[in-house]
Parts: sequence; structure tokens; C-alpha cells
Amino acid sequence: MGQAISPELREWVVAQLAAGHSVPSLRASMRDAGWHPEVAEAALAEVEAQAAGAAAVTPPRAEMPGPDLSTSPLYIDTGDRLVQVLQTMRHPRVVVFGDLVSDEECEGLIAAARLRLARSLTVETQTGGEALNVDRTSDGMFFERGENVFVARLEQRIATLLRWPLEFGEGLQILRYSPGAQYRPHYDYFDPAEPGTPTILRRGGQRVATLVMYLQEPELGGATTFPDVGLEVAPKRGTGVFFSYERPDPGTRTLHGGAPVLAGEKWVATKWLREREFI
Ligand code: PD2
Ligand code: ZN
Repeated sequence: MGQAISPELREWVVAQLAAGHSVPSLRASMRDAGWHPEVAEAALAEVEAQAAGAAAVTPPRAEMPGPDLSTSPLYIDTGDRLVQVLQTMRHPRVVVFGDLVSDEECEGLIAAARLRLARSLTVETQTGGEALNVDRTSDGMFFERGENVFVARLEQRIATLLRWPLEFGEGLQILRYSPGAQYRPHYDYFDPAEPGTPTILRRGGQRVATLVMYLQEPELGGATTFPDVGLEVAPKRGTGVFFSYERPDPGTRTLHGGAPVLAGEKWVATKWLREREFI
């Protein structure tokens, strides 16, 4: 019985061939990433056959998460809170929100996360597993979706604010940056050219947007930076910075980082939104 070829695996094979990699090297990468040889062969054969016919056209993403800015609102009512719209940018799409998280919620999230912190792991696109990342020197943890009342309330607010189903969100990530800690510039989407990416994409497809919320402000440093456009967002408690990327591509200008904390401690909560339900 042949296994079905996922759209993600097909996409990855297309990207690799387009980048000039040979079929034998793709076969070896897929084997190393744990794909069954039959599935790998079927995916290669299918993509090669398609390439011989009409050129594949990737349709633009129909819908994206984001607030309704059509009336240039100063506030958005999320049902339980009036969130401020402080700043917007179109390319990259960035929106800075004020009064997004209450002091009580910031403190509740930090208290629940503190005991479970570990040196941050990031998703390892080579293999689809997790690994220590030298580019990120913060400590972190993940909550399950809806794990406690603070998490559940915030997730519902985010779903309303960004008009994206709650179930399409990953669990909330909490990060603590001590003095000197930083997160070097990176993209939050998964690199389509990496062999582990098809495995990662099985849980809800690509990431399409990020919301970083500041739970505790440092005394100095710790801005979220967007180097392509020279933007720095100050890590003010209760504020959040949203950005979205309709393609997993640097052309979205969503390169961003967490500048080194120079004094004090910075805590953030990050919500990543996927294309589909995140299981
Ligand atoms: O803490 C930040 O400012 C930051 C910067 C870049 C967080 C993330 N990325 C992230 O969680 O992806
Ligand atoms: Zn990031």
C-alpha cells in the first residue's frame, strides 16, 4: 500500500529541484529525514512528471490573519478589552498594539511559566526535531492551548483581534531574556528548502503570522527589530507587535530579531499562527 504524498513534501521537492539540487541528492536527503523510500520515489516521480508538463503556479494565499484596519481605528474591541492600534506598516505588514495584555495577565503568565523554563529550543528544520539554538540565548517554555485561564483568555482575544481561528494557533511560547540575552535576526516561517520542513508542516501547515507580546519590560535594550526596514519596537509591558508573511520568503521583509537586553529582564509571550488547524 503506497502512502499518500503530502502537499508539503511535494512543495519541498519542487523547491529543491528549482534550486538546482539533483534527484539523487534529494533521494538521500529524504532518506535521512526519515521518509519511506516508496513515498520519496513517488514524490520525485510525481514532481518530475508535473515539471515536464505545464509550469506549476502557486496561487496567492486567499486569507491572512490580521486586524480590521479598514476604518483606521484607534481601538479594536476584542469582546473583553479595548486594544489600542498604535502603529501600522504595510510592507512588511506590522501592527503594534497597546493595552493588549493586562498587568494581571502578564504576572499570571510569568508566574506559571517561571518554574518550567529551560534554555530555548527552536524547531530544527534539518530534521524536523528540536535543537539548542546559539542564535537564541533566552530561556523558554510552551503552554498547551487553553492550559490555564490566562492562556485561554488571551488566546480568545488574539483570535478575535486577528480574525483567525483559535485552533490555527500554536501553543503560547514564553521567553525570558536575562542581561546579554538576545534573539538574532531570523524568519519565523519554516524554510521550504530544508529537508525537515515537510514533517513540521504536517501539524497545521506554514506559519503565516507572529504576535510577540511583552510581559515584562527590561530597563534597557531588548527591542524587537526589523532590520530590512529599520524598525524597532520598544518592549513595553502589555504591548504586542504583530507581523504576517503570506509566503515563506525573504521578500516579505519579515526578518526580525530581539536586540540584546542591556539591563533588567525581558519576558515575552509569542503566538504563532498557522495556515490550518495546529494539532
Ligand atoms: O523577543 C523578541 O523580541 C523576539 C524577537 C524575534 C521574539 C521572537 N522573534 C520570536 O519569538 O519569534
Ligand atoms: Zn521570531
